[in-house]
Amino acid sequence: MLRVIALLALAGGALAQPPAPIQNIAARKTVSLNGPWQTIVDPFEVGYYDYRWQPDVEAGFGANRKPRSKSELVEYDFDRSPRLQVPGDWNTQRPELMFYEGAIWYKRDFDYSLPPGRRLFVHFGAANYHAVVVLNGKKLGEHVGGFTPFNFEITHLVREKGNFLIVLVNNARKMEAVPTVNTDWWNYGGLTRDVQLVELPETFIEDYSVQLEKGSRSRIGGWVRLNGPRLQQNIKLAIPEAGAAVGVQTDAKGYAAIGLDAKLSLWSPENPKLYDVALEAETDRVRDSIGFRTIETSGANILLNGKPIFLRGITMHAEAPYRTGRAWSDADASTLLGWARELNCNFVRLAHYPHDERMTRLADRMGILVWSEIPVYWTIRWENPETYANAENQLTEMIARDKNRASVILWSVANETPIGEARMRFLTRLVERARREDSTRLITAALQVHEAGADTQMLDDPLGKILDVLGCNEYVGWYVGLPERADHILWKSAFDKPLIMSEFGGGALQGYHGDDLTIFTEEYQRSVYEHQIGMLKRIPFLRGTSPWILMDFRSPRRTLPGIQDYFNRKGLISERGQKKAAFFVMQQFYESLKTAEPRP
Ligand code: GCB
Repeated sequence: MLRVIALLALAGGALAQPPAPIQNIAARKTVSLNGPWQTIVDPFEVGYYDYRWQPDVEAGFGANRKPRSKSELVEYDFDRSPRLQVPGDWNTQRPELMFYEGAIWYKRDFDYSLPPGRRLFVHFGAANYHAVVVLNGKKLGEHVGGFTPFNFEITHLVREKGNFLIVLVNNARKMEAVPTVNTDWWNYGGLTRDVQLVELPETFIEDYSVQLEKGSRSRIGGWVRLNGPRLQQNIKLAIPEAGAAVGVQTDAKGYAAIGLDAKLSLWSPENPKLYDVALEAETDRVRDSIGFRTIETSGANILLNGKPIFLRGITMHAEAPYRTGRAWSDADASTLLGWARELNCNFVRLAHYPHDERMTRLADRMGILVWSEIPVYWTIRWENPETYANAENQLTEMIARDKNRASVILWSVANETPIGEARMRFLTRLVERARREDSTRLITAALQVHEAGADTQMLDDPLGKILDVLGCNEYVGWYVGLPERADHILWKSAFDKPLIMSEFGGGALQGYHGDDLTIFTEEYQRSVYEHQIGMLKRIPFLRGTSPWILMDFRSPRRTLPGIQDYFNRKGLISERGQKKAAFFVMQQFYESLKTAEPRP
């Protein structure tokens, strides 16, 4: 039975997920484990399965064995194996790993002197896709899903000297996984975000939610949860600058609801005001920078702090500018969001999975609104309960991490998923779950339209019924007709709801020039944008746009030599940071919208 569970977990399910991640790691006492780790590339997973294909990570490479005599056979040695940088995808660190999908072992040694009465955790920002974590030969647990944080407690295993932390990361694609085998981005594998040790008191503030209550501009609501032996405590939440404070008492489970009134300067793109929020328990304290704003819809309007807003957006992958590979650093975040700002954006769609926490933290500080999504992309196994559990786990981990970020206004549950009953059941459950986790934000998904008559695009995907905001991806002028086709198209919607054109665009190789009808030239791409803008202006219920995409990104689907070379070329900026002609068309359009809100 145990083995069945282990195998189910490996198949991409969420059965073996670790405990809740700790909120706001940046504000804690941490020691970074970033840097070079010893690695073993293990395409046949010999360090995990024995020759009868029985999994045993502790008997395998997790043991970090060394020969005890000159005759003993040990067929691996971490300490003589090459290194990879953490954080970082493995694909862009060594040419022979560029197309590698499979298992790689990571090992890092550390010393740690843990004072009595303190607890220690190892925290991973993300590992793509499946991680098995072992400390000093003992398995800590597993995590499935490539873009959300997880942690394990190591208080009772850690020793003062000579700890060895081993992580098996496997990015093999699987039909039943989330995402499934078929995507349009590079499946960058590895320990792609920060790894840290986090030291905490015996009973600590594990998680908290502090946001304005839905519909109110002065009532703060939320909760706090403790972890440890002293679960019943007095807790004080204070926002000194707003002169607001409240005391609560946690229950036997360590939980307390929070409610207080405050006179607040509301967060918005024009006023990205963050308050210093202090949570103080008897045994722990933590501080955060939190903005307060409301987000609602009314008919086709999106209301930020009660006022209609048009979302001048851009989509982006977590692709590192200039060097390519998975983005993870502060510099990556500020380049990407800086370009969005230069484009006159007040909004970004972070596609197609949760990006590094640096992005939403920086968006909070810059005043950029965020759409955040999970990789329920194209053709998921809608009927498979493990696939559902996995998607739901990624959703709740995304919300758990970013629920206190004012910048995040939209949770998206899916991208371009084909209409059908099983998909509807799957996504309805996900939407309901998202609302239970977070009643303050809007729920969306990127849908597709169909043609209803020669020049009419109809938005009537039944999923629209249960969303707050409709997202729509369309490629008129690229996959659908020539650019001027857009001039004749009318848009209709079956719903009285706001629409964000969550994708449109076309490809161009930066520096490749020709006439407006020569595919892949900057001129063709510019023409797609010019005609699109004309069309978008005629959609009465349009409340936002996020064209595809800010920067060229690696994709195994894009093989055309000399043009694509395994890059999706729909960026407004090349992967080397050079702007294409269409960038300036969009920049000017958004400049003109700045004074013309809420709609073009
Ligand atoms: C889409 C997808 C996006 C692709 C894009 C394209 O509709 O949502 O992931 O990369 O089209 O370039 O075709």
